[in-house]
Amino acid sequence: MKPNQKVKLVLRNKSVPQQSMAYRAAAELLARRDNFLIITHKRPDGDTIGSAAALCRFLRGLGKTAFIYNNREITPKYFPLVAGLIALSPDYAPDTIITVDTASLAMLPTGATVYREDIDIVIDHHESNTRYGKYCLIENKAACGEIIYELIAAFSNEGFRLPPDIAEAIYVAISTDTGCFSYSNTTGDSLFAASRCAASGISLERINKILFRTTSRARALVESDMMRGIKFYENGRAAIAIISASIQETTGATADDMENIAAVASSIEGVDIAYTITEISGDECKVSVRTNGAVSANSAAKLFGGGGHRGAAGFVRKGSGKQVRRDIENRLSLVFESEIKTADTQL
Ligand SMILES: [Mn+2]
Repeated sequence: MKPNQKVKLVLRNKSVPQQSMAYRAAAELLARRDNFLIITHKRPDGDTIGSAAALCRFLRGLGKTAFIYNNREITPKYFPLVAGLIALSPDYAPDTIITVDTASLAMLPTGATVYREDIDIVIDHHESNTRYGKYCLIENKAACGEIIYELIAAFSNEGFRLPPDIAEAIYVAISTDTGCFSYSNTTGDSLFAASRCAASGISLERINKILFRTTSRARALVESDMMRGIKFYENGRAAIAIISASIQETTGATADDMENIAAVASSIEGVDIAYTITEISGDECKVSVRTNGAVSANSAAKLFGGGGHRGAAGFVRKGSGKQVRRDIENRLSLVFESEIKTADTQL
């Protein structure tokens, strides 16, 4: 054997155990317990739902009784993942309560707050997690689904194969929280877990089509109306788009349809700052500000009494969409003034 190879092996042995011990301890705890209720968070996303589904199916595979809390906010898009897993009987008395992807008790869904004192196991990847459970498995990962994968791996022999239904749930969890592996949180661990899901034989093409390459008809119509009226300023560095009350009404667009629509204008080449004005009631607008590095969305929103982060911020303003657009136009030059740029670089 070459000496280099030996050194590599030693290093690997030293770096792995600490993390895998946390998973092994959690796995042993799960093995001892039974009658699980798994709770997803308020306004549930693909990560919390996929994590819950994968964990519930895995526990059932171990011969345990496990259900997912009936979170009524689960949307039709994700419902198939949890079909047959939801605790529908009011008589179900769980012994072990688990939350997944839920950073704090404030994120418990309506109705689940009765369990707030009784959370046994918290499984999460949010740095801000308040550790409100008796046992917490909190790891720095891109998605909670990665932790579920590691947990399952801790139970299994090397070279194990994930059952397809569990693989699909984990893939949904990780791919949605990483923007289909495109956000900065994506790591080798994310891709490794996803590759193990793919190896189970699930159709990535089918899942990705549903999650990332399908637009509802209402959304498509809202977007096209918005883009027809979009205006550019400052040599194309600024854009203002309006989503009128009438297009929302005629298309019947839901909150699901409107999800992250502020990202549309800001993805146009050359645009450093995009304002998306949504008419919400007769005489009021919600404005989302998105920026790409050069300017601060937070500073821009502050000019109108709002705020947020450097890349995303917002404010609410009285007036019709066109009136609010005029107000923004009048103060647009301030956004590009150097004092605002530098004052906010420290944020
Ligand atoms: Mn998450």
